Amino acid sequence: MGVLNVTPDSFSDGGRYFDPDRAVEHALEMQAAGAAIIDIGGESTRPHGAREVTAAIEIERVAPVLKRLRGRLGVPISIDTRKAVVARVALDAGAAMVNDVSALSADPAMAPLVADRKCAVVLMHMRGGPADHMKFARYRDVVSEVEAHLAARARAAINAGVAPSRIVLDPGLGFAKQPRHSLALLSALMRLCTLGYPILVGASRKGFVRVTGGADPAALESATAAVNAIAIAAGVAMVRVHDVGLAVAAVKMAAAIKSSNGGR
Ligand code: PMM
Repeated sequence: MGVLNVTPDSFSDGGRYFDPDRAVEHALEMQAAGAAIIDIGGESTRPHGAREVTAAIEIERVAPVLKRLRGRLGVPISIDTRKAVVARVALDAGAAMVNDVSALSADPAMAPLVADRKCAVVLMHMRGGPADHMKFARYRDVVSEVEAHLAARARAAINAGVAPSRIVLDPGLGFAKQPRHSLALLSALMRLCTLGYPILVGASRKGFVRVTGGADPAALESATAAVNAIAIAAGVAMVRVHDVGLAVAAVKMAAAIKSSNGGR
């Protein structure tokens, strides 16, 4: 999953794709580099100092990009939003998936919309909102607590009419999590995979990767690639990344090793 942040202030690529023509060009570049899905977002959710924006602003940012991509992009589009009105505009413009970092809990209109449109949905674990989630980074047992929350959000989605086959779960690395929490979740990905849904992992250029693997750009990219390879080896279905070319190489390598089955 290639990340397309159409925001002036995103965590890792803030401002680069704020211009719709640049954003479209980048979506096509990510497709050419091997992205299987493009995730478009108009609200920054970076860990420190993200400002919440109105639905009107989100729509103003993503709608021109969705319009320009129509008929030009061969891979599905995911809309990264917590707001049903934004998701509706994106689905009307051809998006096939809603990536909701609140796991359908921020907007009561989101679950019925996703159920009605029969689209795929990513349910991510976090606590609080984009502006204050780091206040809630306290756990007794982070893996059990995230696992229980994701299972509960999947049940809530199913109760609202979403087909289980359309649900993807995401542990929400960096969201209401200290670096040690994100690392613990990565070490337990095989367990999260037993929840019975495809798992998505978004580690790309995040703070815990930066503090663990190194902050200079090359170190950050290779540390991200290492996380992606480990995630795929653990059984994760999808990784959300900024540098698609690097991720594709890491994913291909991990998938080849995983499917070699000991050479038998
Ligand atoms: N991370 C960010 C934004 N949206 N969505 C999902 N499902 N999982 C994530 O880990 C995730 C997300 C923040 O990262 P960015 O600002 O680099 O896009």
